[in-house]
Amino acid sequence: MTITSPYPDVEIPDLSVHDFLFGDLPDDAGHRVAVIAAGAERGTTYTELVEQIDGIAGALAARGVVPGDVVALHSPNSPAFVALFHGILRAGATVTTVNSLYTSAEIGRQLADAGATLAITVGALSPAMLGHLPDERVMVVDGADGHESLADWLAEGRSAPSVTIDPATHLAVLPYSSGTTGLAKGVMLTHRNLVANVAQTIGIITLGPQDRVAAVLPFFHIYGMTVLLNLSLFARAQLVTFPRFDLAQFLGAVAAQRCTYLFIAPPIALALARHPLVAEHDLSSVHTILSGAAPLDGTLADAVADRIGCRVVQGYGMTEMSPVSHVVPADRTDIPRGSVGLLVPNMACRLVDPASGGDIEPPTDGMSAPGELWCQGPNVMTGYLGDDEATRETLDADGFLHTGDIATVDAGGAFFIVDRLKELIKYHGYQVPPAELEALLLAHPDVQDAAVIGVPDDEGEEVPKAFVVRSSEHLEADALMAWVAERVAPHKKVRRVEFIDSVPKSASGKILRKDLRAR
Ligand code: 4UW
Repeated sequence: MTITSPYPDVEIPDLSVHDFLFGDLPDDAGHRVAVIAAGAERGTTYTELVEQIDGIAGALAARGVVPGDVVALHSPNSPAFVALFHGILRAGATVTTVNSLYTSAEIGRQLADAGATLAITVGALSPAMLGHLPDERVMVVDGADGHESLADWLAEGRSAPSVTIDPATHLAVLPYSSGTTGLAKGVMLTHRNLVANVAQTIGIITLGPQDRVAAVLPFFHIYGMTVLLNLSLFARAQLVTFPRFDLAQFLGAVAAQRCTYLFIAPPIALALARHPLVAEHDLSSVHTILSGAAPLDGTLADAVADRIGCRVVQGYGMTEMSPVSHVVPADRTDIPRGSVGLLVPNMACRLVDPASGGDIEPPTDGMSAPGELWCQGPNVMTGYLGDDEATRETLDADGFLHTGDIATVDAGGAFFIVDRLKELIKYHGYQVPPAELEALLLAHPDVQDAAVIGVPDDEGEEVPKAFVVRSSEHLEADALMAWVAERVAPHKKVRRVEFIDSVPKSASGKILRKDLRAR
């Protein structure tokens, strides 16, 4: 049976992301600060932000960027990121956001796959970006090494080009996700997908102009992109940007800038619950903490709530759903601890028994049996770029996205993520596709075969572990981990190695990850 959202449908305006977020500016909010860097004296107002967005869109058009082109954005969170992201959309182009910690090889793969024709980076990260595109197609925000800078672009004083965007089909963003299997793929999200997810969640993740939002989760990841970058701007809240998570800087700025709303992933919850520094800061301005991207332990959530004196709730989502499908509503205190919340408006879902393929019925009392969560709605991607097979495997003919997560639902419609069917590993909330690490390990001269799974560390956090069949007795675990670490972004490092005689595989050659987990 299909489970529908407990909320009435909301209207999804037929607008581009830009018109949806900024169409009614200048209004009363124009003079308000839209975004300020942590620790900065002065921020960018909504009026200034829209001026910058127009100038950036005009500069892109002057460099030959036309609707449908793909522009890569490679930058830590900053006020400039906000203007650049929306400037690219305003020009009718598609943004592919690049993880700021990616190595040159990882970036090269994404740019080539996405077909990016222009890239924007920052001086500190530019060595990994340069060399993939002609130099004149790389803008460096702070103008390092004689490249064009953001100031150069804005000094041209251009206006936005006039472009036609059909929200239902025009690709807004191409974030990368491995989905349920294989390598990272470009997730095709339209303007309508992004507009829908803000419209679906604004009544549940209640943000308003009085809120100051700590934007420490990266804007390049879908959680930061929709919930921080778009939802906060739609609400006319103020974003306080952090280039990275540094606990002392984070606590200092949250206290000094009186942040009200923290969006976090579970490792930050751990720091908030345990670290002695927390007691040295006045965090009384914080009324809500929302965690997502990986499971948040209920006891840990309670510890954070007690220590900070605020609500701690969870949301669940996936890049392929723009991303939010479930979230605990701000005004409901009866949702059980550990739940990822209720299905958001305009969505339907199913829980499907992976063994029988049959639907699991929602209970009239107590908790349902576990099943794979399938979701349908206006926020679900149109598919993976250039990979029809992966699209067909993930998105069925009825428009249900097969999440690869195992969930249960209680009689009140609260969902719980209880297991993961897919091979994806999450390290600190970031995706680690095992297939990518397995391919890399196989490129090592002393590795004959390899399989990678997620295992819990001492803190219960998931870490990537490689099972390796070595062809030389001289290969040691530490050396192999160091070899991998040189070639991947830090979150993808292999953190455990076990040498084995053979990798368990099915008759068709598929790695039997369950058998490895059982060891
Ligand atoms: N509990 C258990 C969770 C949870 C979870 C995600 O990198 P992606 O594709 O996307 C994300 C999106 C996270 C997110 C979006 C919106 C939101 O409100 C929120 O909470 C505030 C979080 O991480 O990874 C998707 C996969 O990450 C796991 C799950 O396996 C999912 O398929 N995941 N959230 N609360 N697991």
